[in-house]
Amino acid sequence: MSIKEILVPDIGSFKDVEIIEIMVKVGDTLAADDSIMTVESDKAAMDIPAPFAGTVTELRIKVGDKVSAGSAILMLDTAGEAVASTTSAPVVKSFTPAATPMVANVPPPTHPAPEVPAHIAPKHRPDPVAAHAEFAGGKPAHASPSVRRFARELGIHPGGAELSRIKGSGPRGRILKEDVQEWIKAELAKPTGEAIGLGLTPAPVIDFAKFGEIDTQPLSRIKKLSGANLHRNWVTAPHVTQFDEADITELEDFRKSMLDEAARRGVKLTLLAFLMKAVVNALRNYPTFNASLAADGESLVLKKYFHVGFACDTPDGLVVPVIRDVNKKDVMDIARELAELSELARERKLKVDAMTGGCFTISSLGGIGGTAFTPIINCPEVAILGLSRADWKPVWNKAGKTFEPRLMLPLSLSYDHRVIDGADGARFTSHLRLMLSDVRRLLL
Ligand code: CAO
Repeated sequence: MSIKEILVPDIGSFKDVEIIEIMVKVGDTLAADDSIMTVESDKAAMDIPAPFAGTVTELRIKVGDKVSAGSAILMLDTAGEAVASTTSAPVVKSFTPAATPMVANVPPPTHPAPEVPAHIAPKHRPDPVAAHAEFAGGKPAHASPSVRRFARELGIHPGGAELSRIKGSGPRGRILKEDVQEWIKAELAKPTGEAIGLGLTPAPVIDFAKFGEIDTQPLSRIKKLSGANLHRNWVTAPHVTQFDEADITELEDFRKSMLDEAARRGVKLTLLAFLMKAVVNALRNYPTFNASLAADGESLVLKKYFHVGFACDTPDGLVVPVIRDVNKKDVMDIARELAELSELARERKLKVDAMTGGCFTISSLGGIGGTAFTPIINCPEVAILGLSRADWKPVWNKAGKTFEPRLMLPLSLSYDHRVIDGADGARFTSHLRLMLSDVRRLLL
C-alpha cells in the first residue's frame, strides 16, 4: 500500500474557492487526469484532476468547503498503479500558473512542503471563458467544466443556447451532470422535430411591475399542457389556413324545425352535430385529411376510422374531447354525445380515453363571435376546421337577378402543408360548402 495525500495545486490567484462538485468517492479507482472535483470562484469554475492513478481511500473535502492551494483533497492508494506522468498539454495556455494537483506522501510527515511533480500536468485546465460562456442575448449557463465537457460529448455545444435551456438543480441553479442526462432523455422522448433546436433568441425577461401595477396568476395545469402542445404543433407543422363560407340557410331552417323533436328525445340539436357529419363525408372523399405522418416522416398513415374531436372551452382551458366512429352515428346521437362530453369536460370529469385517437378536430367559436380565425392543428392530425359565427349576408342569387339574404357560415380550415396541397385544401372546403348547403347530400 502506498498512500499519497493529494492537495489542491497552485491555482494562481484563486484563494478560498468553493468546492461545487465532487466527482469521486471512497473506493473509486481513478486514472490519471480523472476529474476529482470542481471549484468555483466568482470569476470561473475549474476542475481539479487526479495527478496520477490510484484508489481513493479517504476524502478530506465536501461540497461547499472553501479551499486554496495546498488544501488536502483526498488520500490516494497508488500501490500497483504506475505513477506515470501525464503529458497532456494545457487546454488554456493563458491560464497560469498550471493547476497541477500537489501530492504529499504519507508518511513521511517530515516533508512539510508537498511534493509537486513538475512533469505531471493536468489535462483539463480551467477555462475562465468557457466556464461561464454566454450565448447572445441569453443568460449564462452555470455549469462546471466537467459538466460542459460531458455535455459536449453528448453533442450539446457548451457555449451555445442549448446548455442554457437546461434547468440546473445544483446550488444557485448550477447545471449538474444528472440535469444534462435528464434533459437529453426528455428531448429524445419528444416527437420528431421538437428536439431540433430552433436557435431562437430567448425572450427577454421583463419586470412588468416597472411599468404599472400587476397581478401574477399561475397557469392552470390544462393551460400549461395545451400551451406546450400548441406551441410544438405551431412550430413543427407548416400551417396554411383556407377560408370559405358555406350557405347554411336551409340547414339552419331544418335544424330549427327539428329542435322540439330533439328536445323530446332529450337532445339539444346543435349546428356542430351537422358539421361533424359533413366533415366525415369530406374526410371520406379526401382521405389525406384523415391521416397522420409516420413518426419517421417517410410515410402517411391513412385511417379507416372516423373519430372527430371538438375544441371545448372550459374554465381551466381548452380540451379536445373526441367522438368516436362519427360515420356510424346519426346527428341526434352525435348531438347528445357533444353535450355529454362538453359537460364532463367542464366538470373536469373527462377521462383521458375520451381525448385520444382523434383524426380531425373542429373548433367552433360560432356561439361566441368573429368572422374567421387561424386554428392550430391538433397534431399528429393534419387538419382542423374552425367555425365562426354564421351571419346573414346578401348573396347574388343563382338566377343572377337579385341579392338574397343567406345565412353564411365562415369556415377556416388549417392544414399541414407537408401532407396537404393548397388545391386539396380548397377542394375540401368546397366539398363542405356543398354538403352544408344541402344536407340531403349527406345521405347519398
Ligand atoms: N353561428 C351562429 N351561431 C352559432 C354557431 C355559429 N357558427 N355555433 C353555435 N351557435 C349558437 C348556437 O346555435 C347556440 O344558440 P342557442 O343558444 O340560441 O341555441 C349558441 O350559439 C351557443 O352554442 P354552443 O357554443 O353552446 O354550442 P355548440 O354546440 O355550437 O358548441 C362547444 C359546443 C363545446 C364547441 C362550445 O361550447 C365551445 O366550447 N366553443 C369554444 C371552442 C373553442 O374555444 N375553440 C377555440 C379553440 S382555439 O383556441
